[in-house]
Amino acid sequence: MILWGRPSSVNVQKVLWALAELSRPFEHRIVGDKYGGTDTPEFAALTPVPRVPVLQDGDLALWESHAILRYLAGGVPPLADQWMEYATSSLQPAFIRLFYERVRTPPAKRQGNAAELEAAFQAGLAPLEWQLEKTSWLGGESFGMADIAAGAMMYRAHDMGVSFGPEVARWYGQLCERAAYREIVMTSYEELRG
Ligand SMILES: N[C@@H](CCC(=O)N[C@@H](CS)C(=O)NCC(=O)O)C(=O)O
Repeated sequence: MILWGRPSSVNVQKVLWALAELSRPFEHRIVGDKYGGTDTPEFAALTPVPRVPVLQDGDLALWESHAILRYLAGGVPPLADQWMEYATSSLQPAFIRLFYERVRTPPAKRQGNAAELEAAFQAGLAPLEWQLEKTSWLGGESFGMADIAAGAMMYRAHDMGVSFGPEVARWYGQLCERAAYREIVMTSYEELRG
């Protein structure tokens, strides 16, 4: 398998993390953003969207990080799938808006609405709090792809000073106990600072 994508991308981190948890060997090609390589004919043959990650497995080229997670897991149970969809449709967009305002955008160009964006992201965490009051992990009693899909953004959220409710804080603590999370996700994102 070949994974295309820079390790500073939260979406690439999900796949790197999943590959590590599954102990799957792969070749890593670092492309995207300042590393370039997503505007080549070779990359365009893999995906119509010049974005990372892309996972190549033989003749298969898969993009969309959560589709890749499902593929690597050989499918996911419905509860995990639901939380992966929630991460895609609601939680990550709110996180990205906050991350762009706080980190990606140069100070002179910021909108000045970080507090509002942080409140919106925190509102997005409320459903996770509800689930985590019932189960140890997002998808149930064992760690799985939903935790990777939603958990990958939590280090940067925590690092930006977002406060978590008690169950989300417990879950985040569990993520931080995982070696792959510490090695892949809890890493510097300084290269992304605007
Ligand atoms: N929905 C896609 C989003 C992919 C995406 O937006 N990737 C970003 C990095 S997080 C990207 O490729 N940005 C441009 C680049 O790095 O060149 C997924 O989950 O894989």
